[in-house]
This record gives sequence, structure tokens and C-alpha cells, in this order.
Amino acid sequence: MSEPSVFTRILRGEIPSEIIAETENVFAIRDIAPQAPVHLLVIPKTEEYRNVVELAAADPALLSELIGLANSIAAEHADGDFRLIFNTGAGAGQTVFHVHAHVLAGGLSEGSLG
Ligand code: DGP
Repeated sequence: MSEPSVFTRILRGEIPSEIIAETENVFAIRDIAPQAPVHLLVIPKTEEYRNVVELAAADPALLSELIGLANSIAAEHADGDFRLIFNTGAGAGQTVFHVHAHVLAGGLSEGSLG
């Protein structure tokens, strides 16, 4: 058995982090190292999927639930517009292999991915 992910430990209350929103199968927290004025993470409660490709293939309804929560928290914490980023693989900057979406919002530069 591998160790539980950092996000599972947050969900269990073993690592402090406020759960700012949740649905039956998904929860949201603030990123510990924000890269935008609003930087939230939306995470399935299960850690069985390592990345968004695995999640989409195995459980599209759960991916849809995740995107729905991203949309609601972007409306609650910013003006409703947001970037949704899934780093996929270590070479793309993924460090936690429990699928999660970064929700970036608020004061983003126009016309740029950076
Ligand atoms: P990624 O690099 O795409 O795997 O994103 C992992 C993110 O998780 C990274 O932006 C920082 C965040 N993170 C890691 N550990 C913690 C933690 O203990 N608390 C919170 N709130 N965020 C964390």
C-alpha cells in the first residue's frame, strides 16, 4: 500500500487546510503557493486516479462534477472567469499524483497562457 496523498490527508483532517467547498465526490482548497490572485485546487475525494486522463477514461461523471465545482468556486471567489489547469506528468510540473485541477482567476493577463 502506498502512502495516502497530501490531498487525502487534508480531506481526513491530518494536514490543516480549510475545505472551502465540496460536493458528494469532490472538494476544494486554496493552493499553498498561489500563482494567481485566486488559486484554488479542486480534487476528487478518491485518490484512485493519478491524472485527468485516467479520470476522464474511467469516470467522466466525476470529471464533470469536478468541473462544476470549479465553476461555482470561480464565481464565488472571483468574477466567474477562470483558467482550469491539470498538470499531467512530472515533466509538466505535476508533483501530487492524485488528480486535481488548478483554478486560476482574478487579474489574469489577457491573451496569454502565462
Ligand atoms: P501539481 O504541481 O499540479 O501537482 O500541484 C500540486 C499543488 O498542490 C501545488 O500547487 C501546491 C499544492 N499543495 C501541495 N501541498 C499542499 C498542502 O499541504 N496544502 C495545500 N493547500 N496545497 C498544497
